[in-house]
Amino acid sequence: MDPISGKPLAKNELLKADKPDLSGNIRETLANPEADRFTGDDEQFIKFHGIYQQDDRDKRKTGKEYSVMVRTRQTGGIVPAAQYLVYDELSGRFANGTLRITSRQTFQFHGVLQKGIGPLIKSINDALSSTLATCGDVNRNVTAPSNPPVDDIAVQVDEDAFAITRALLPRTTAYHSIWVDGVQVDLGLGEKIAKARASVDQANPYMPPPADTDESGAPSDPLYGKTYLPRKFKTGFAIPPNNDTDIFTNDMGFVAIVEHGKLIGYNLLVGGGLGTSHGNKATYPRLADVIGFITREQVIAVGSAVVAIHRDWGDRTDRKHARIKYVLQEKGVEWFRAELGKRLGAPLPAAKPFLFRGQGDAFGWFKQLDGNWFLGLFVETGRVKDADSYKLKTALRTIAEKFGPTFRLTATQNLILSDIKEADKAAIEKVLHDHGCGIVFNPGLIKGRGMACPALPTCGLALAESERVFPKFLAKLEEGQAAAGIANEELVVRMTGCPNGCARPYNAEIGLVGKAPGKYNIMLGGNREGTRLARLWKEAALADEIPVLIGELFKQYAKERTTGQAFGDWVDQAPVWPAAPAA
Ligand code: SRM
Ligand code: SF4
Repeated sequence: MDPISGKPLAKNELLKADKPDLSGNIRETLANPEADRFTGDDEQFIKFHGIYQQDDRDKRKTGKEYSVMVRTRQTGGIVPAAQYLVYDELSGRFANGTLRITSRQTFQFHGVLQKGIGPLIKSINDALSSTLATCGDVNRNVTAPSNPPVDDIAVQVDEDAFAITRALLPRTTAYHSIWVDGVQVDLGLGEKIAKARASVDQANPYMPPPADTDESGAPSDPLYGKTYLPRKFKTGFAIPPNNDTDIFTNDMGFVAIVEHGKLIGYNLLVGGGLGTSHGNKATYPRLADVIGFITREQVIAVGSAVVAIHRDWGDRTDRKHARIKYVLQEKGVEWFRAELGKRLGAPLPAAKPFLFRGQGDAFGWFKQLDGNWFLGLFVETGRVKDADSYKLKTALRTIAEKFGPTFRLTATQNLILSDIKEADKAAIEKVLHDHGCGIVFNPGLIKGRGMACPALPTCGLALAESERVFPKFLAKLEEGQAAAGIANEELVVRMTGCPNGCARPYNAEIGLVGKAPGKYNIMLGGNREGTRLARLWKEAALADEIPVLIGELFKQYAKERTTGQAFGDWVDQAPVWPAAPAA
């Protein structure tokens, strides 16, 4: 029973309590040559190890073809070139040949067959990254600005992002004993792995601090205890004026406060989250509240205290109602401030003023402070692949091998190559052009700001297509913009295959949320700064009619907007909303 509500605990709570090291029967399944998938409770345990059981939904008519998705951890989306080359190799050997940049700056490997999971995860760890806790009821990948990648402030924010990453890693010993010590395999990747290890200037930054021991001598986790958090937890950093990490959608956000050119600390944000369920009014998207100001030195103590509040007050009886956003909404921000103050020994001082002016990535060449250059590249729906004459994967491999830039995955599923010498710029551009990737420099501000989640065929929760239909859908919206005389205007459009909100449609200017095959809820009125939620404008619209409906809105917008007014700001106020039903 849950001590707070007296209601029965959710099933996952019992699983965690039963196996706090999160090992389940994973070892046994890996050792069984007949097993083609994880089953039963292990489908939950593997998430804490960064693995999701999936099957190819295009093939379900002829029976289920099982595979898994594996998600890496990359704080701030940072991937040294040598580590990228290991991933590139692994994606060809063990996954479907692609690498998917996610909306939280990580890589996902899709289509990994049972036999490949061990070697894949072992090699990721050998290359000094990890998949530990990239899923599950724990703190996920920590996002941080990738754009621009190098100035003093950004470097310090990265340091703090790595510090909180490590502090919030679960200390289970099962992960390393299963995937690192437990997998013995020689893939002949010695040289590549050695280079990747040399490129990370410290021991694995994703290695958790050692576990404590309890009275019986068993390993114990001082923050997560035996049952971890009631639900997932997401942390991000942002540096105003660019809200490129969509900071208000995180469970916990740190907004950099810079005074006289120095990073003096952060405003703490708590209680963002987007996941909802169709027809369940108890679930809703929510933007985070601004709680107060903290210094850099307080990041770990305050971050851990916020996580502990979720641990202690989150709803462990209903997983759909278990995120910290519901604690904030139901108990109120003043309650939260007081609870945090109690745990820290003093209330936080008031937040400092800050302002976001926009979001998203810069495309093309930009000079870094140290005189080197970075290149912002558009990656359609985050999918790094070779397809027909568009050979982005080969191009990136070639660039990584020859020029060794640092890769930075962005929270809009794009890519920044940084630390490039002036003398290498032309050759890098040539590699991209020779591989049919001209578009990556200048996608325009509708494609470049757009995001779609993977949905079909890999995601088990998808109700409608997303990644596979998004490029064509955006092309139609671009036609609509041109017809309305507003071609090339910036617009934040995001699509998901279900209401979970993985591509963050709920604070986009136009968000499309899959309701059923070929049908989407149209959400309108979020803003370019990512600080306002969109509202439901039309339910279950047919995919084909959506560009027509929005095309009409574009025409009205072109006539009625005030100077410089963005589409999202106009539509939020325009007389285009269905009348509210009479009370
Ligand atoms: Fe997500 C579940 C993909 C960011 C909210 N998400 C899933 C799963 C794992 C489906 C599943 O549970 O079986 C999807 C795997 C699809 C596939 O085939 O790869 C999936 N989520 C993604 C990614 C890859 C989307 C993308 O287009 O990049 C993102 C991976 C992030 C990462 O690297 O860690 C991803 N997911 C998000 C975000 C956006 C964000 O965090 O900035 C959200 C909304 C914010 C939030 O968390 O509230 C999000 N994903 C969800 C939810 C709803 C959670 C909720 O509170 O209700 C689920 C379902 C669940 O957890 O039960 C989910
Ligand atoms: Fe899957 Fe839904 Fe997330 Fe899309 S939004 S990846 S369909 S869970």
